[in-house]
Amino acid sequence: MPGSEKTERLNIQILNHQELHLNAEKAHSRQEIIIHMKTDTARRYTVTAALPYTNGPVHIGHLAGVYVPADIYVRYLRSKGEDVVFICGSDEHGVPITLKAKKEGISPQQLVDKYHKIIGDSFLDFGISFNIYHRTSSETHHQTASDFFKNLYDKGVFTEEETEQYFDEKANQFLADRYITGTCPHCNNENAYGDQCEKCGSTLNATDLINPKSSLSGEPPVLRRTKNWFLPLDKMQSSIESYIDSHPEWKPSVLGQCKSWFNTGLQSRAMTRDLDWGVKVPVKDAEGKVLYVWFDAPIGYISATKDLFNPQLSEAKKHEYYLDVAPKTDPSRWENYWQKESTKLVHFIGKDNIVFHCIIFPAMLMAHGGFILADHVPANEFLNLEGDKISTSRNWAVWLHEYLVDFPNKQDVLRYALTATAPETKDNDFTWKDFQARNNNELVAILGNFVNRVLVLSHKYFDGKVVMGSTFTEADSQVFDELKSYPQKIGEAIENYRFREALAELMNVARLGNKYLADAEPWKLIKTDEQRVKTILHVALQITANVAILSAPFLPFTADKLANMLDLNGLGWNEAGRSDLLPLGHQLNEAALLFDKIEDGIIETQMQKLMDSKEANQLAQSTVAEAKNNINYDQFSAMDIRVGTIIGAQKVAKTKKLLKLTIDTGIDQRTVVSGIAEYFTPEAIVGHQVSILVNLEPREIKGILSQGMILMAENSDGKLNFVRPTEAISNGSVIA
Ligand code: B3M
Ligand code: ZN
Repeated sequence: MPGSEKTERLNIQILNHQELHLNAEKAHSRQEIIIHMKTDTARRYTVTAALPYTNGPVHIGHLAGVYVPADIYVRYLRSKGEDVVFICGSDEHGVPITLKAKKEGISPQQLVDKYHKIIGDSFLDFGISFNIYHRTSSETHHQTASDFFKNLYDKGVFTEEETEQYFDEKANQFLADRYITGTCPHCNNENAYGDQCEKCGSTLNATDLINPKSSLSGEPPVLRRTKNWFLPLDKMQSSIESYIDSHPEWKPSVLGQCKSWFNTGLQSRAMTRDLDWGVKVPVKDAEGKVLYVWFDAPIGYISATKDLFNPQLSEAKKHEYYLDVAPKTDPSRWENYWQKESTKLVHFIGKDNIVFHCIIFPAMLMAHGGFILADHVPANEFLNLEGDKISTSRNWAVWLHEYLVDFPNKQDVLRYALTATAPETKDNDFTWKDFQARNNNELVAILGNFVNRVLVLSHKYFDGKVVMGSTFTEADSQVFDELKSYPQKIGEAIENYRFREALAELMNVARLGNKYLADAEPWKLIKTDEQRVKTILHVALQITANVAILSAPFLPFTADKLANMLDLNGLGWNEAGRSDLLPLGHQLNEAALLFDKIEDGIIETQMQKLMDSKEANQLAQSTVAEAKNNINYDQFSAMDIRVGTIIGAQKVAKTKKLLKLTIDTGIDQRTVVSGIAEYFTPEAIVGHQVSILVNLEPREIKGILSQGMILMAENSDGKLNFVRPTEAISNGSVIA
C-alpha cells in the first residue's frame, strides 16, 4: 500500500473511534467506552486464524475456509517485508471438549493434550506458517483471560442475572445444554440435544425438551436458580453498529449476518457458566463457575501474542507451542500488535464464528478499552465434500493427517485444489475428481510443464547456465511487460481477500510462459539459430524465477523446490516482476518434476474410503428393534440349535423370496424352506455352514415340508446375513 492510502486508512480509523465514543455517549450507555490509543507510525499486521476446538483432528473444510487463505495472506505480507504476526492455537475449553472426553473415557486435559498435538502437527505439515500455535489451557491464557474479565467486572460492565438452569442432583452439577437430551417438541426425535435437534435442525432451549435426561447420570434434571455475569450487548448495540458500519468493504455475507443480529436487537449474554472445565471466574461468589468459552477463546489470540514475545518461556513450551521465532527480549512487545492503531488486525474465520468476532469480541475490547478492533474479518462459507456436508460425527471428511499418509509430499496439491474451489462467497464442493483434474490438468499440465521444459532445455542446450544470445525482440519485450503486471495484480487480489482470483492470476503467469515457448519453438530453432534460442531460454528462465516468488504464498513447498532448482533464494515480492532476476552466467541446479500425475486408481481408493464410511454410518444409524420380553432358562434350553451344511439349494417355483435348502445337520439330511432368495443365489450358498434350529415343528410351505429354521441376522433395512461358526466345525455341533 502506498503511503497516501495508509494515511487515509489511519484517519478513517481514528474518525471511527471518535464516532464510537460519541455514539456511546449518545446512547447514554451505562459504561463509558474509553478508546485511548497509543499512536505510532510503524505499520504492522496481526493476523489471527480461528482457534480450533481440540475435540477432534482437522479436515479439509478447516483448511479451505480458514487456514490456507490466512496462510496465503501472511506469506504474501512477509514476502513484501511487512511486520506481521500470525496467531493461532487450540481452543481447549467449552462443553464439546468435556463431552468428547467423557465419550473417550479420558480426562478433558488428556483429550486436549492429544488433539493439540495432532492438530498442531497437521498445520505444521501443511506449511501453515503460524508464528505461534498456542493453547488456551496455558497459564498465560488463564491469567490473561482472568485479568480481562476482572477489568470489566471492576468497571461495572457486567450485569448480574439469575436464571433457572437444569441441575443434575446425582452428579451434583449444573448441566450445559449439550449435556441434556430429550424429545424434540418439533419432530419427536427422542435424541435431541438441549441446544439443537440434529434431526430437524431446530435450535432449542434445554427447557423445550420433552422428558429431559441428563447425559451424566441418565436421570431427569431439576431446575435450579443460578447467578451469572452478563455482557449487556443490548446497551452496547449502537457502538457496535457504528463500528460495523465503518466497514462497508467487508463481505456482504459478513455484514448481512451482523445486520440481522442488529435487526433482532442484541441481547445481554452470559459470560460465565456453571461448569468445572475452563478459566475460573476470578470474583467472589463464583464457586463452580468458569468463563464462557466464547469469552475466553478470542482472548486466546492476545495470550498467544504475549507468549510469542515472552523471553521467559521455557524451551519445552516453545516446542509445545510450535513457536516459529525465538521470543524477543521485550515482553511488552505484544502490545504493539494489539494496542497500536497503526496495526491492522485481521481475523480469518468460518461463517459460524461471525457473531463472535464481529459483535461479541469487539464489544469486549471496547468495554475494556485500549485495544484495536479488527480491520477485516474475511469469513468464508463452508466446504462440502462430494455433495454432502462435512461431518465429524458421521466421519464424512478428509482428515489432514490421513491425507498425508495417502499423499505424502502432496501438501501443495491440496492447498491448490482447496484455494481454487475456496468457499469465498458461497458454499462449495470438494470432489476427488476435481482434485485429480486440478492436479493433472493445471499443476502438472500448466505450471509443472512450463517449469520443466525451461529447465530441461536449459540443461540440454547450455549446461544449465543462464545465457543470452541475440537482443530481445518485440515479442520478448511484450512478455516482460505482461510479466511486470502480475505482482500487483496478484497482490491486490490477496489484499482484498480474493484468493481464488489471485491463484488464477498466478496460473496465468505459467500460461504466459507456456504460450511464449509454444510460439518461439526453441526446440525447432536450435538447429538453425542457437543465438535466438539462448535469448528465448533467457526470457523463459526469468519468467520461471518470477513463478518461484509469486507461487510462494500459495504453494510454499513447490516454490522452495523451484527456488532450489534455480539456485535462487531470498527474493521477495518486491523483486517480482523484474526480468533480470537470474544474472548471466548463473548456474542452475538439476531439474526435477514439481508435480506428477494422479492416476484414476488412487482417486477410486479415496472414493471407496468415503463410501465405506457412509456405509459404516448407515449401519450405526440404523434403528435397533425393541427388546423382547424375558424368557426363562428352560424355554431357552428347549431349543436345539446345531451347525449344519447347505448341501443343496434351489429356488421355489413361483415365489420371489423362497429357497428350498437341503441341509446336512449331522443328525440327518433334511429340507428347509428359507426366505432368503432376494439376498442369496443358490450357487453362492451351497457348501456354507449355517446354524439351524432343528426341533422347530415341521410345517408345510408352498407344498414343501420344511423341517427347521436357518438362523439369520437381519438389520433394520432387512439385509440378511448367515449366523454361523467362524471356523469350520463338524455338522451336528450343538449351539448353546
Ligand atoms: N473454537 C469454534 C470453531 O472451531 C471456535 C473458534 C474460536 S476462535 C476464537 O469453529
Ligand atoms: Zn427435531
